[in-house]
Amino acid sequence: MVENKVEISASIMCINWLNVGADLEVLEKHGIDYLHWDIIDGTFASDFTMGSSIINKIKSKSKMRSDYHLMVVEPSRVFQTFDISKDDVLTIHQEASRNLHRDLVSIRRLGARVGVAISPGTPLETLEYIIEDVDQVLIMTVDPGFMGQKLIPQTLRKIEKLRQMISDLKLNVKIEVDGNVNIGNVREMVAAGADILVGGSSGLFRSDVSLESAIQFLREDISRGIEKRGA
Ligand code: S6P
Ligand code: MG
Repeated sequence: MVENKVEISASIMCINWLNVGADLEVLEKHGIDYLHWDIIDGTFASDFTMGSSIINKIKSKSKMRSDYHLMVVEPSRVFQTFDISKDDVLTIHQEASRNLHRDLVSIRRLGARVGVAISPGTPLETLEYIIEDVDQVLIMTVDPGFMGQKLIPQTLRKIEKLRQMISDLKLNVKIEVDGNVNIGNVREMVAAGADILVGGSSGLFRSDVSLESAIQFLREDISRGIEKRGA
């Protein structure tokens, strides 16, 4: 069943790094649900972002849950480096793991919620035999690697199809959507069945409005998207 609640996960790679302490306080004060950590290894995707020494330090100063998005080849190499808490979610890419099921079981053993991500070109069918073992699926609506990219439109169909697949299998799996999430497309994403939206440079850490206003605009559009569900 689709819950009528949609959470926001703040993509920390898009934060204003010169103002990180104050921005984290705003996120917490306004009830943002997760800190989204994009970990990129320069191999799976062609950029480098943050490692555990930065992430663990910032995480220790915040009460928000962590949402780790590992864009890393053979991600199990780095699982142990993060200070994971019980309600955190750790997501790995279907395309980056040599033994996906084994890695998902290892995440569960670490005590985290389990996530699997798929890039825009990866079909949903690749999840057929592991979907029972995850708590959430992250649909990438841009290719992994960089902020500021344009949404790949056919990924919206993928959200809808995944929602149907979850409902047919009677599972309780959340759908997270990541990439170019902004007020031009939030309604459609939510109506299609998104449970968690990653707010990055185009939706949350915007250059044209304050962080407080961006949160408010996202929430208004989430409500409109919920109204559109099943309409
Ligand atoms: C991309 C990464 C994302 C981005 C975020 C950027 O590799 O997984 O989490 O940081 O989506 O947001 P925007 O609005 O700049 O596309
Ligand atoms: Mg991400």
